[in-house]
Amino acid sequence: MRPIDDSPLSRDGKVLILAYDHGLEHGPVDFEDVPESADPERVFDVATHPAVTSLAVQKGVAEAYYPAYEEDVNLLAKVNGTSNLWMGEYDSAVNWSVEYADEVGADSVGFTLYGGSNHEVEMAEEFRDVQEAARDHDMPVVMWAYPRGQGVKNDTKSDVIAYAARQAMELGADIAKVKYPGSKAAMEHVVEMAGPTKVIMSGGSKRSDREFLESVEAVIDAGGAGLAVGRNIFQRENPEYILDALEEVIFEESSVDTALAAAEE
Ligand code: FBP
Repeated sequence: MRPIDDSPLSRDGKVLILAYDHGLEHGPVDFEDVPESADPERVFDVATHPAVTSLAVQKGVAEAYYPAYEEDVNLLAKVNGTSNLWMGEYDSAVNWSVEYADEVGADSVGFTLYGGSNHEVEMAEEFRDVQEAARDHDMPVVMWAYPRGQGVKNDTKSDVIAYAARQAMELGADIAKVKYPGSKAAMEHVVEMAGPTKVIMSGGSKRSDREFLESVEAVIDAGGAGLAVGRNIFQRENPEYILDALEEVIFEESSVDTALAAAEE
């Protein structure tokens, strides 16, 4: 395990990754509500908010935009990823090497593992290569731990999410990014199963400010380290407002009411 507390991925041991790989994973449909969000430059600008500890992007976006933001944004290289055009069993192509991500300026790497997919074995072997290369380059590793595929009946069940966090820990991830298991108590179990691996919540589809912040508050109360979030930031007309509120909930451990009041100021 590589401690993340001294890494660019975290601030005071807490994590807020702004995820922006949706153009690949979901396609342009994710940019329809806020058309400006299709412009990576706008999202890089949002990532300069002090609450954001890292921006997760794919290779092409990093190559084109990161040189102008190196001073102001920490880069998480999302090294695998697949489009929604693909209709086979869950799998994800490795699109750039850790060595190349380092050259582009990445501070950390991210990798999706679909536990339960018919491709789990190959994906775990690919993860081994990425995790060991990341150790060589002193970069922390975030696993998008998403059980999916023929072996998984319900990927939102809390015991499945706890298994995903445990799998991330056993395979050597420093951070496990998991779906919210539905309650603070369920999240406590997930955090316990992950042992020394930090657990962060996946943002999911866009929700109301209060509903979203309450889930983040429950994660922090349960011992989670924070959040990796995309749509609940860039699909808002005012991403800075929700980032101000998230900064309160994650880093100050404020209540949702206090956070919303602070964001209004
Ligand atoms: P969101 O906060 O928008 O859910 O983003 C987090 C993320 O993991 C992205 O990195 C990824 O593109 C997306 O979710 C995948 O979502 P899903 O596989 O659930 O459709």
